[in-house]
Amino acid sequence: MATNRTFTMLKPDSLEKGNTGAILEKINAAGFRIVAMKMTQMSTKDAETFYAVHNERPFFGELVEYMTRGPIVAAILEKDNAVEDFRTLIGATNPADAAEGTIRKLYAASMGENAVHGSDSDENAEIEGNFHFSGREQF
Ligand code: 3AN
Repeated sequence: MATNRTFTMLKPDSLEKGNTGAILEKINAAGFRIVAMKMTQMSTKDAETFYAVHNERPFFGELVEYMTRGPIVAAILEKDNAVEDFRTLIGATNPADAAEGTIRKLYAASMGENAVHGSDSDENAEIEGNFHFSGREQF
């Protein structure tokens, strides 16, 4: 059954460039309600676990290094049709292919450093949200 929640991370490059506030503003303006949020830094083990589906891919080492190099902002977002609408808001994985006005078009540098994460299914949204937040941190 579809849920109305998705999970996002503002990745280290977004925080390094000072884009946190601007990205959160886009998320708010698009009608998402923040139901959990924190600034945190992933350990190598955290990133390897979170991205386990990619562990055979050639970019896996680079991805883990990138995601652990500095703090991130993790959040759970609520809206009707949250997963799909958030993927539309962030744009394609490769910012060169991302539509005008999307978060990745505005703030991502490359496929490897693409500013934000958005869950790709309701099932993964729940797994990923629970990876970062306990039940009493989700409102
Ligand atoms: P998305 O984040 O759009 O769901 P995924 O799940 O295919 O994309 O990839 C997860 C993350 O892995 C991406 N956000 C990006 O940081 C990294 N990544 C994906 N494909 C590549 C690639 N070809 N080269 C480098 N990094 C990549």
